[in-house]
Amino acid sequence: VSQYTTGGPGLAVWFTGLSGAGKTTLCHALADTLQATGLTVAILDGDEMRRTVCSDLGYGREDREENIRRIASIAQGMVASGTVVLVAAISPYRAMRAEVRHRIRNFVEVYVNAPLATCVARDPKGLYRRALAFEIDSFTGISSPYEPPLAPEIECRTGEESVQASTARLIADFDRLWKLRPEVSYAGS
Ligand code: ADX
Repeated sequence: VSQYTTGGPGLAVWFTGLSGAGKTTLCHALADTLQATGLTVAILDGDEMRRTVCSDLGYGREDREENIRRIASIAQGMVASGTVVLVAAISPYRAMRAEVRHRIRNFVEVYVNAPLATCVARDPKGLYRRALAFEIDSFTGISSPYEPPLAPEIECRTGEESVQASTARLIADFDRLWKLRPEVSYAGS
């Protein structure tokens, strides 16, 4: 990876996809590489946000929208001050992601695309098993919708490619997109 000059706005790299698709894993892999180039990198993870600033929210549409809005608002401030913010959140609603894109402007959408059957088989947190046993309501992909991106800047097919392969492409794509980002930051609301 090339060295990046700092100064100017950062970039939000927004990972969307089903639970268990690999958003957190890829975020951390990209963060490790980018940190080594001198960029200031931060990760905002849905699970972590829901333990802290979003702990009052549930999984109905309105609460998920509020969750994404709060994450976006934190991300926006950090991007304006030059940080590369990697967000890992299911963010299942297309309209909401469009709103975030419009608001943050320096925004790249990464679709972490693994088939539902693969996520159910992996079930890293045991949540699909519980959702399929009706022990959890409104579970994304089971009893709550996931609207896949129609034109993401980057797509990682994590059902078929390795973490290493996805990460390598993410880094190459980041390099290209970083050079294309607007020079002027946008801190408005
Ligand atoms: S989002 O839909 O609002 O973007 P977010 O990424 O913050 O979701 O949180 C999803 C995480 O919450 C999942 O990875 C999982 O660990 C947990 N979770 C608990 N209940 C649900 C549910 N009903 N649907 C989806 N995720 C859930």
